[in-house]
Amino acid sequence: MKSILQHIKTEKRNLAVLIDPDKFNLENVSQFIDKVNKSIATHIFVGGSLVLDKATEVLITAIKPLTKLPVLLFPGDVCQVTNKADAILFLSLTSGRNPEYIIGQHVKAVSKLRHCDLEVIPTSYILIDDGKKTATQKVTNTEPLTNLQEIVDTAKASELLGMQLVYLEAGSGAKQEVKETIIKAVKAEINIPIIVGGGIKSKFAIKKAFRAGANMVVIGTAFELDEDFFEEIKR
Ligand code: 1GP
Repeated sequence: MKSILQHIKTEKRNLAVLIDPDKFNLENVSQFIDKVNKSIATHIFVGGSLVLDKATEVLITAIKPLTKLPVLLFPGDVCQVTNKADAILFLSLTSGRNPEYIIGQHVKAVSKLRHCDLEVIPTSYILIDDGKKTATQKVTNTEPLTNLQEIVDTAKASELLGMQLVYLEAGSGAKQEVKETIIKAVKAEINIPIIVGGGIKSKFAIKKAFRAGANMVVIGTAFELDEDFFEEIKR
Protein backbone atom coordinates (compact mmCIF):
# COMPACT_ATOMS: atom_id res chain seq x y z
CA MET A 1 0.00 0.00 0.00
CA LYS A 2 1.16 3.50 -0.84
CA SER A 3 2.12 5.56 2.18
CA ILE A 4 0.17 8.73 2.80
CA LEU A 5 3.22 10.81 1.95
CA GLN A 6 3.70 8.88 -1.28
CA HIS A 7 0.07 9.55 -2.16
CA ILE A 8 0.47 13.30 -1.58
CA LYS A 9 3.60 13.25 -3.75
CA THR A 10 2.14 11.38 -6.68
CA GLU A 11 -1.51 12.39 -6.80
CA LYS A 12 -2.37 15.83 -8.08
CA ARG A 13 -4.83 18.12 -6.35
CA ASN A 14 -5.09 16.64 -2.89
CA LEU A 15 -7.63 18.46 -0.79
CA ALA A 16 -7.70 18.20 3.00
CA VAL A 17 -10.58 19.21 5.22
CA LEU A 18 -9.26 20.55 8.51
CA ILE A 19 -11.35 19.93 11.61
CA ASP A 20 -10.41 21.84 14.74
CA PRO A 21 -11.59 19.84 17.81
CA ASP A 22 -11.82 23.08 19.74
CA LYS A 23 -14.46 24.51 17.39
CA PHE A 24 -16.23 21.36 16.25
CA ASN A 25 -19.51 20.16 17.75
CA LEU A 26 -19.17 16.40 18.18
CA GLU A 27 -22.93 15.95 17.78
CA ASN A 28 -22.58 16.93 14.10
CA VAL A 29 -19.84 14.44 13.33
CA SER A 30 -21.79 11.95 11.19
CA GLN A 31 -23.58 14.62 9.18
CA PHE A 32 -20.33 16.52 8.59
CA ILE A 33 -18.25 13.47 7.65
CA ASP A 34 -21.01 12.33 5.31
CA LYS A 35 -20.55 15.61 3.42
CA VAL A 36 -16.77 15.17 3.45
CA ASN A 37 -17.17 11.64 2.01
CA LYS A 38 -19.36 12.91 -0.82
CA SER A 39 -17.04 15.81 -1.60
CA ILE A 40 -13.78 16.00 -3.54
CA ALA A 41 -11.76 15.88 -0.28
CA THR A 42 -8.94 13.34 -0.25
CA HIS A 43 -7.73 13.69 3.35
CA ILE A 44 -8.96 14.80 6.77
CA PHE A 45 -6.72 16.82 9.08
CA VAL A 46 -7.52 17.09 12.77
CA GLY A 47 -5.88 19.61 15.08
CA GLY A 48 -5.59 23.19 16.17
CA SER A 49 -3.55 25.72 18.10
CA LEU A 50 -5.51 25.49 21.33
CA VAL A 51 -7.08 22.12 21.98
CA LEU A 52 -8.01 20.61 25.32
CA ASP A 53 -6.33 17.39 26.36
CA LYS A 54 -7.98 14.30 24.78
CA ALA A 55 -10.39 16.34 22.56
CA THR A 56 -8.42 15.34 19.45
CA GLU A 57 -8.47 11.67 20.37
CA VAL A 58 -12.20 11.73 21.12
CA LEU A 59 -12.94 13.42 17.79
CA ILE A 60 -10.76 11.06 15.72
CA THR A 61 -12.30 8.05 17.43
CA ALA A 62 -15.69 9.35 16.30
CA ILE A 63 -14.52 10.14 12.74
CA LYS A 64 -12.63 6.94 11.90
CA PRO A 65 -15.58 4.50 11.59
CA LEU A 66 -17.40 7.00 9.35
CA THR A 67 -14.85 7.38 6.55
CA LYS A 68 -12.25 5.63 4.42
CA LEU A 69 -10.27 8.84 3.96
CA PRO A 70 -6.91 8.99 5.74
CA VAL A 71 -6.96 11.02 8.95
CA LEU A 72 -3.84 13.03 9.68
CA LEU A 73 -2.96 14.74 12.93
CA PHE A 74 -2.20 18.41 12.53
CA PRO A 75 -1.17 19.02 16.12
CA GLY A 76 -0.59 22.39 17.76
CA ASP A 77 1.15 20.65 20.63
CA VAL A 78 2.12 17.30 22.08
CA CYS A 79 -1.15 16.69 23.95
CA GLN A 80 -2.88 16.17 20.59
CA VAL A 81 -0.74 13.17 19.62
CA THR A 82 -2.85 10.01 19.43
CA ASN A 83 -2.57 6.59 17.89
CA LYS A 84 -6.16 6.80 16.61
CA ALA A 85 -5.10 8.69 13.45
CA ASP A 86 -3.32 7.24 10.41
CA ALA A 87 -0.46 9.72 10.24
CA ILE A 88 0.98 12.75 11.92
CA LEU A 89 2.32 15.89 10.32
CA PHE A 90 5.37 16.24 12.56
CA LEU A 91 5.35 20.02 12.27
CA SER A 92 8.45 22.05 12.92
CA LEU A 93 7.71 25.80 12.97
CA THR A 94 10.65 26.78 10.79
CA SER A 95 9.42 30.35 10.22
CA GLY A 96 9.78 31.05 13.93
CA ARG A 97 12.71 31.16 16.30
CA ASN A 98 11.14 29.52 19.29
CA PRO A 99 13.04 26.26 19.94
CA GLU A 100 10.04 24.77 21.74
CA TYR A 101 8.15 24.62 18.42
CA ILE A 102 11.15 23.76 16.26
CA ILE A 103 12.27 20.73 18.32
CA GLY A 104 11.00 20.94 21.95
CA GLN A 105 7.47 19.58 21.49
CA HIS A 106 8.89 16.89 19.21
CA VAL A 107 11.20 15.54 21.89
CA LYS A 108 8.24 15.43 24.28
CA ALA A 109 6.17 13.59 21.66
CA VAL A 110 8.60 10.70 21.33
CA SER A 111 7.43 8.85 24.44
CA LYS A 112 3.95 8.75 22.83
CA LEU A 113 5.11 8.05 19.26
CA ARG A 114 7.25 5.13 20.39
CA HIS A 115 4.07 3.18 21.13
CA CYS A 116 2.20 4.33 18.01
CA ASP A 117 2.17 3.00 14.49
CA LEU A 118 1.37 6.40 13.00
CA GLU A 119 3.08 7.34 9.76
CA VAL A 120 5.30 10.23 10.84
CA ILE A 121 5.72 12.90 8.16
CA PRO A 122 8.42 15.49 8.94
CA THR A 123 6.89 18.79 7.86
CA SER A 124 8.31 22.28 7.70
CA TYR A 125 5.58 24.63 8.87
CA ILE A 126 6.10 28.12 7.47
CA LEU A 127 3.84 30.86 8.74
CA ILE A 128 3.38 33.65 6.23
CA ASP A 129 2.19 37.12 7.17
CA ASP A 130 -1.32 38.04 6.06
CA GLY A 131 -1.51 41.24 8.08
CA LYS A 132 -3.54 39.74 10.92
CA LYS A 133 -2.05 38.19 14.08
CA THR A 134 -2.78 34.46 13.96
CA ALA A 135 -3.48 32.04 16.79
CA THR A 136 -0.22 30.24 15.96
CA GLN A 137 1.73 33.47 16.41
CA LYS A 138 0.14 34.10 19.79
CA VAL A 139 0.60 30.57 21.08
CA THR A 140 4.16 30.13 19.83
CA ASN A 141 5.28 33.70 20.38
CA THR A 142 6.86 33.88 16.94
CA GLU A 143 6.63 36.18 13.95
CA PRO A 144 5.49 35.08 10.48
CA LEU A 145 7.70 35.56 7.44
CA THR A 146 7.13 38.45 5.04
CA ASN A 147 10.16 38.41 2.77
CA LEU A 148 9.89 36.21 -0.34
CA GLN A 149 13.56 35.23 -0.40
CA GLU A 150 13.43 34.29 3.25
CA ILE A 151 10.35 32.13 2.65
CA VAL A 152 12.06 30.37 -0.28
CA ASP A 153 15.29 29.90 1.66
CA THR A 154 13.40 28.53 4.66
CA ALA A 155 11.66 25.98 2.42
CA LYS A 156 14.97 25.01 0.81
CA ALA A 157 16.76 24.70 4.15
CA SER A 158 13.91 22.44 5.33
CA GLU A 159 14.37 20.20 2.30
CA LEU A 160 18.13 20.09 2.89
CA LEU A 161 17.46 19.09 6.50
CA GLY A 162 15.48 16.11 5.24
CA MET A 163 11.95 17.29 5.83
CA GLN A 164 9.40 15.66 3.54
CA LEU A 165 6.74 18.35 3.18
CA VAL A 166 6.54 22.13 3.24
CA TYR A 167 3.34 23.68 4.61
CA LEU A 168 2.83 27.30 3.59
CA GLU A 169 0.38 28.67 6.15
CA ALA A 170 -1.41 32.01 6.06
CA GLY A 171 -3.22 31.19 9.32
CA SER A 172 -6.69 29.91 10.03
CA GLY A 173 -9.30 32.36 8.75
CA ALA A 174 -6.62 34.49 7.09
CA LYS A 175 -7.88 37.52 5.15
CA GLN A 176 -5.37 36.87 2.40
CA GLU A 177 -4.42 33.35 1.34
CA VAL A 178 -0.79 32.54 0.45
CA LYS A 179 -0.07 34.38 -2.79
CA GLU A 180 0.57 32.53 -6.04
CA THR A 181 3.93 34.27 -6.42
CA ILE A 182 5.08 32.76 -3.13
CA ILE A 183 3.88 29.25 -4.00
CA LYS A 184 5.50 29.45 -7.44
CA ALA A 185 8.83 30.70 -6.05
CA VAL A 186 8.94 27.92 -3.46
CA LYS A 187 7.92 25.30 -6.04
CA ALA A 188 10.77 26.39 -8.32
CA GLU A 189 13.29 25.77 -5.55
CA ILE A 190 12.28 22.50 -3.88
CA ASN A 191 11.42 18.96 -4.90
CA ILE A 192 9.29 17.98 -1.91
CA PRO A 193 5.50 18.46 -1.95
CA ILE A 194 3.90 21.74 -0.89
CA ILE A 195 0.78 22.08 1.23
CA VAL A 196 -1.00 25.43 1.19
CA GLY A 197 -3.60 26.55 3.73
CA GLY A 198 -5.17 29.50 5.46
CA GLY A 199 -7.95 31.75 4.18
CA ILE A 200 -8.88 29.63 1.15
CA LYS A 201 -12.61 30.13 0.69
CA SER A 202 -13.42 29.97 -3.01
CA LYS A 203 -13.13 27.55 -5.87
CA PHE A 204 -10.97 30.11 -7.64
CA ALA A 205 -8.54 30.33 -4.70
CA ILE A 206 -8.18 26.51 -4.72
CA LYS A 207 -7.50 26.55 -8.45
CA LYS A 208 -4.91 29.31 -8.10
CA ALA A 209 -3.03 27.42 -5.38
CA PHE A 210 -2.91 24.21 -7.46
CA ARG A 211 -1.93 26.11 -10.58
CA ALA A 212 0.94 27.75 -8.71
CA GLY A 213 2.27 24.36 -7.61
CA ALA A 214 0.51 23.26 -4.43
CA ASN A 215 0.25 19.47 -4.08
CA MET A 216 -2.39 19.83 -1.42
CA VAL A 217 -4.79 22.55 -0.31
CA VAL A 218 -6.15 22.63 3.24
CA ILE A 219 -9.51 24.19 4.07
CA GLY A 220 -11.00 24.57 7.53
CA THR A 221 -12.91 27.79 8.14
CA ALA A 222 -14.82 27.86 4.82
CA PHE A 223 -16.37 24.46 5.66
CA GLU A 224 -16.99 25.42 9.29
CA LEU A 225 -18.90 28.52 8.23
CA ASP A 226 -20.82 27.03 5.33
CA GLU A 227 -21.16 23.30 4.70
CA ASP A 228 -22.62 24.09 1.26
CA PHE A 229 -19.07 24.91 0.26
CA PHE A 230 -18.58 21.13 -0.16
CA GLU A 231 -21.16 21.23 -2.96
CA GLU A 232 -19.84 24.43 -4.46
CA ILE A 233 -16.33 23.09 -5.04
CA LYS A 234 -17.66 19.97 -6.81
CA ARG A 235 -19.11 21.98 -9.61
C1 1GP B 1 -5.22 26.50 9.13
O1 1GP B 1 -4.34 26.12 6.96
C2 1GP B 1 -5.39 25.84 7.81
O2 1GP B 1 -4.17 25.97 9.83
C3 1GP B 1 -6.73 26.13 7.21
O3 1GP B 1 -7.04 27.49 7.27
O4 1GP B 1 -9.23 27.63 8.43
O5 1GP B 1 -8.48 29.48 6.94
O6 1GP B 1 -9.17 27.30 5.97
P1 1GP B 1 -8.57 27.98 7.14
